[in-house]
Amino acid sequence: MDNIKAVIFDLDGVICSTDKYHYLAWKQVADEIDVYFDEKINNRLRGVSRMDSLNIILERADRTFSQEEKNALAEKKNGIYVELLDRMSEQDLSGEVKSTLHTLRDEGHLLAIGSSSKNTKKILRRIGLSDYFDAVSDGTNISRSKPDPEVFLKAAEMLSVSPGNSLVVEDAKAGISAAAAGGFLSAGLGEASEHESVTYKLNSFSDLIDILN
Ligand code: B16
Ligand code: MG
Repeated sequence: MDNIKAVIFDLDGVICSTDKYHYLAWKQVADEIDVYFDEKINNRLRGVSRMDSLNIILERADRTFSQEEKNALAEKKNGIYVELLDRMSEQDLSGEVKSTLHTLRDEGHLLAIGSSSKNTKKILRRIGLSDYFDAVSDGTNISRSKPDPEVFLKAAEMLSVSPGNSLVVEDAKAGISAAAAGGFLSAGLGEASEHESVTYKLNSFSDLIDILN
């Protein structure tokens, strides 16, 4: 598509599989407080901020938790999660993602990250993509997480490209809602490909090459 100048990638579940680490860390916390949690509920946490994720998990709790308790649980989850991130290396960037990014870049597209995560820069460092993207918009520069479009609007602003000329790539339904709300084109992987507002359904990350040609 000629009019797509920039591609804004979600991080967890798109560029790398850190979504599985989010799940493992939340599962450990949920088990400790005896709250039922499974992969289906986990899908609702994709793209959603840390505290909003905890609030979704606590929907199943049989008592209420004070803000102080919630802060402690969120911090605990992040501690477990960060330990898992510290084991990551460049091996955790798949060959398919790496070569697709290089192809898109060679074809002249601007490439950015649009992630709700406050751990984005750490993850990019671990997988060897620290200085790769033209812009990084993440959980540290937004006040509202997906499905609000703020994180993508900030990325587009950093790139000086309008939303209508940008493609958002997402694994989260909340991310596709955010893209649609901001006036972006979108490409969905997994559950996100079933969203009613998604522009392109991806079977695989490298399908982006055909879409952008
Ligand atoms: P953190 P994405 C999102 O990242 C995750 O999908 C979501 O599960 C997580 O709660 C959120 O980041 C916040 O992450 O706790 O590391 O700040 O998918 O938007 O890249
Ligand atoms: Mg994601």
